[in-house]
Amino acid sequence: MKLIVAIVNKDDTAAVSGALRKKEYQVTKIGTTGGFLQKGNTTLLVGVEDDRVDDAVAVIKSNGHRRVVRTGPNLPAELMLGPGAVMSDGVDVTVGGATVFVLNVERYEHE
Ligand code: 2BA
Repeated sequence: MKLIVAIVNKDDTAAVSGALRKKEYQVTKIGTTGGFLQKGNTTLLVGVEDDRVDDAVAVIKSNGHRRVVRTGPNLPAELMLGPGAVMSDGVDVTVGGATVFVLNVERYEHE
């Protein structure tokens, strides 16, 4: 068994989790915040049998879309250029589709 941890744009959460549920995957949604943009995204936990991992990842990827997001002015400058750095305007950053991790599950209990 594997645990898929997928970080998706919060605007794609309903589409991704709906498509997973339609194919009878069990999904847990956690509201999370990206460390770089400091904006809300969603982390999905999906426990799946090994032979369904590729299908589940394909469902996630086909329902998560890339977007260009304009950052706020100061925080990303500090993260990219170092403390005290300031940009007068934000910068455009391409976010997602989906960031997907697939982890081995040692033990699963569910009653
Ligand atoms: P954020 O950390 O808010 O990052 C949003 C987007 O900003 C990223 O999109 C990437 O395009 C850009 N970005 C991140 N760090 C950067 C940096 N140091 N310099 C320039 N640009 C940077 P994605 O790569 O699609 O990531 C979307 C969200 O997925 C991230 O939101 C974060 O919450 C999560 N994520 C991505 N990779 C991760 C990883 N290796 N570990 C944990 N979470 C990750």
